[in-house]
Amino acid sequence: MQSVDKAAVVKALRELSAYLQLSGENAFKVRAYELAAERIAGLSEELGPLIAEGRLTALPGIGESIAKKIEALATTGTMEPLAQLRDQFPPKILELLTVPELGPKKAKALLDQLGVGSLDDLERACREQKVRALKGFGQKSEEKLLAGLELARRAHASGGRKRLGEVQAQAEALLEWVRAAPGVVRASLGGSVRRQRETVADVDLIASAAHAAPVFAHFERFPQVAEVLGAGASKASVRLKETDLQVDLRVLPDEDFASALHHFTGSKAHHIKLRGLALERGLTISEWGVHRVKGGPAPEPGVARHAHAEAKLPVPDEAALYALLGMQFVPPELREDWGEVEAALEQRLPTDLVTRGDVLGNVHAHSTWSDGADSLEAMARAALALGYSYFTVTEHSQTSGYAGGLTLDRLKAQWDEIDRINETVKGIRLLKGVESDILEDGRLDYPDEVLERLDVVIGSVHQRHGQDEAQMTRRLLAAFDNPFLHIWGHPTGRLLNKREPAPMRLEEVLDKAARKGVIVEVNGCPERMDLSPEHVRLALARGLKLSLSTDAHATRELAAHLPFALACARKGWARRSDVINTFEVSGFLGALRRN
Ligand code: DGT
Ligand code: CA
Ligand code: ZN
Repeated sequence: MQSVDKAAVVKALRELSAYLQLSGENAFKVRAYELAAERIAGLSEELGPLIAEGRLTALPGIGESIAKKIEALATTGTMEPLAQLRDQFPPKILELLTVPELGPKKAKALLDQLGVGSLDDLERACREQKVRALKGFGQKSEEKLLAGLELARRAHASGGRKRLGEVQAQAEALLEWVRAAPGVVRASLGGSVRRQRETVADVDLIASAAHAAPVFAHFERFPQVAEVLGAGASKASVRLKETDLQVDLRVLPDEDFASALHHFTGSKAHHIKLRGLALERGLTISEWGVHRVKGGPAPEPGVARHAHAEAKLPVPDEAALYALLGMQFVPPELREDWGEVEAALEQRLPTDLVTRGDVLGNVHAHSTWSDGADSLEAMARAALALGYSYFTVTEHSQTSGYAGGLTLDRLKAQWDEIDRINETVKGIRLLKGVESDILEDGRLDYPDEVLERLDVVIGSVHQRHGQDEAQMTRRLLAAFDNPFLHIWGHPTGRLLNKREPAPMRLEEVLDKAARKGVIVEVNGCPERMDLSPEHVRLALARGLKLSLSTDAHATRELAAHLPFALACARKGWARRSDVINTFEVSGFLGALRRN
């Protein structure tokens, strides 16, 4: 038998189980298929030989009948009842089961009574308020379904990955909760959240305690837990409300904490590199710690082998682990195998990656003058309270009428208000700015004699994202010829899980920005995170300077958005001196000046 695609088998079994649910089949049978799917998914050996040698039924949870179905799928490509079941139902019916709060019974009721066979059907039925009339539903459940529908759509569009911004706050709250569990010594986020990836599949938490059970019991009582997915000796998993996020918590003795944290922080690619290095030094690294390989070379040249027991080496923290490998400590954001291992071996990783405390001024903000939620004075006072010493006001420009863009008169009127606030609110300096549209042909939205009088001109693309690569490239290159443009705002225009970066010859555009002395924005809007970390590296390689912008449209967003700009900058290896709003106001204004 040829190699058999495990994923296809798992998918078919899950699908079968879902259809059986919709058919009202008994719960026991439904669950049997789900368990079989999980069993196959977790299988460490190849499926082909298992089938060929008739050993499937030796697996716990897989009986004669399920084994036959798997065999059929592997040999014929189909599985008997599945094809018929697919024909019995509308083609998109299984989408419905991805909506939180919508179980198979309710889905069946919606199908039978309202003909709802897809997410689109469901949305229509809810909006037309037909769902609330059904027995067992009500206005409340109609509203819940609409909210759940949104989540399901987003999950669908993104392969289940969520934006970091949807996850970060809840993950941190849960971390604090776990830290308060009985007996917890240390706890940390791990995985892609700790590495600050722009999207994440789930949340990984690692904690140390002498006894895991009481920690798990506390973990499962987190108020936002929707469902406990399972708990073993060292790992428990839950699904959270609202975000529908899965969280895995691992609890280990404190002596294993650092190596486990390191392991579950990843990334896999970073670890693969490290493992190779470790072997060269006669070491192995895993979630269980760093061990000497029997008969291997000493961990450090010049250190006698007998000085090290043939056993686990102490790893009190992650820095110790990297030290054992003869490397610099690698900050979690950098662990992607983007060259950080090589750099750390040569001690040339940046040690002054930009941090939150380095940022002295807020760049890019909107108030009620355009489409912001709070008054300019409220924004200024909030920025002051956060410890900023300057604040750039950058409303939308006239072409963005839909976003309250300022006409020339309104722009000038705002200058009077800025002057007034600068007189009355001490301790922070408001800078006059604008976020000007970069028009289709690359022109900015105000005449030069007006732009010239502004402290900070951000130029952003807001319309006609659909231009092709040549047009968009030309548009941006032309914009950079305008000597009054200081900062290129949300450069690629991407919206995470929603809109791809605009097509453009990015390297050519960055080359010109570098030549012309244009600053590149790293926009911290959680939907944007634009530039991406990879693009930040491209920019820094050209000597470009960055502005870490909040694009705040409300006082709350001044603090809330900065972490996402920092994430992109740090993952892109930006140091403090690469970022112009780490300078005092005079240095910041000086950096904006075009060459
Ligand atoms: P995600 O969840 O897709 O957003 O990304 P990660 O990096 O959080 O991936 P996840 O949750 O599957 O695993 C967390 C970390 O655990 C991962 O970064 C490295 C470690 N890990 C998990 N599975 C493996 C594996 O099969 N091999 C190795 N070397 N490491 C693994
Ligand atoms: Ca993860
Ligand atoms: Zn904008």
